[in-house]
Amino acid sequence: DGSELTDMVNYNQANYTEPNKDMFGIAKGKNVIMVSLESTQAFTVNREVDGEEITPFLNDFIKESFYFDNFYHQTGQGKTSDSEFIVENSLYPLSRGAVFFTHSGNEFQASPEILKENGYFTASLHANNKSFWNRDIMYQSLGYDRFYEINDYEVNEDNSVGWGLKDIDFFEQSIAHLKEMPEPFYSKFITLTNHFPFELEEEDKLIEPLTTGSRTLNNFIPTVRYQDEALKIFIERLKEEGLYENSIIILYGDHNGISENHNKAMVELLGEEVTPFVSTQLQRVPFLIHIPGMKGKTLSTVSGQMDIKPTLLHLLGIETKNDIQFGSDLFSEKNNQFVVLRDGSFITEEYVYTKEVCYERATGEVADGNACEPYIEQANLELQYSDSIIYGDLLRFYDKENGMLDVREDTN
Ligand code: GP9
Ligand code: MN
Repeated sequence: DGSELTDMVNYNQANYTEPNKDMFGIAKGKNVIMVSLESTQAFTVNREVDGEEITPFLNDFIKESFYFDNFYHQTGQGKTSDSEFIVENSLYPLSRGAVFFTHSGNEFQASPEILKENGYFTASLHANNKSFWNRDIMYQSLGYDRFYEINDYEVNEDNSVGWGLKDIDFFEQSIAHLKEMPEPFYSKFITLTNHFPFELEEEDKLIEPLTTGSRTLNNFIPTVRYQDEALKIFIERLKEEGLYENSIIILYGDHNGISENHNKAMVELLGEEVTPFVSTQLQRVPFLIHIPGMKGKTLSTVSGQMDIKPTLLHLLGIETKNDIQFGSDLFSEKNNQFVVLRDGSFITEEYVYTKEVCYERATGEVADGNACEPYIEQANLELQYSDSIIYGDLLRFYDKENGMLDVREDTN
């Protein structure tokens, strides 16, 4: 009802973090190139297997980018679609099902829509059937001008593996689409090759599969390596086309690729026991922002997919003070470093809480007494607020211009 919405708006305003003055608007008017990395977990970054890097390109690219090494995915059953939802709305996904299917008709104030209002052309590119995850419908609610889907690509037996068009071919063919977009554009690329069951042809295996007891984990390593190669080629092509220097590039992992069913094999790879604490830490995914002309830096801020929307909008010089959002600007000096996962686990600067146990983040040791207690309530509150926005389609009643309830509609 109305009072719940008032509480929520108040909570939202209390949690707002002022943008960093040095960073606000630093990429104003630049194109945005965002890449969703299928099933890519952060443990693959800067890791070698038998002396070979799994992600040699990324390992270099992060040196010239802002790389966040404590960045968590926050998805639920909606997998890739949940990650898209979180990243563009700064809201939580649902505990069951996928928002993309269940609430595609809702009112949202998503980043593509906001960017459109700010003169951007907005497009998503993904070589799969347009109705997969109900994207064709949901994208209208998120504010996309154009969805380049399977019919916009030449897909055949030779250039496909597993779920479809191979990433290298996907990026190469996407360049033509990018070139026809009016600038500035906001473009989102969704990769596919590194998808379970991680199939790859011999010629594309640039690193040997592992030899653990899990075929899934074994094959995951070469597909991550292949995706890394595809990224390298994509960036080279952007440079050739003159699109690199006037674009900011954002890469993020959509969700985990290796589930807890493979813990035994993970122990073989990591060389440490996979406790619930470690399992939670394995939910970290790569996240970087490349801004042309800026030096790279690795930041260890506790962060999550929900933080991308305010961070990106602030870099582009767009205020988010009145946005209903649960993330916060990662460049803000007052960033709250509080990340809640959909299952109720959460991470703070000091603690990792999961499966009802509170751990010291620095050591993984079980923490004393009720250390996590105050955050448990806040985590539940956020999930509850976010759920009620989605279930009640409450953004219909929110007047963003003025940062308050739209009473005219609320009385209906
Ligand atoms: C399918 C792709 C993969 O279009 O987004 O989906 P996932 O199974 O990872 O949600
Ligand atoms: Mn996915």
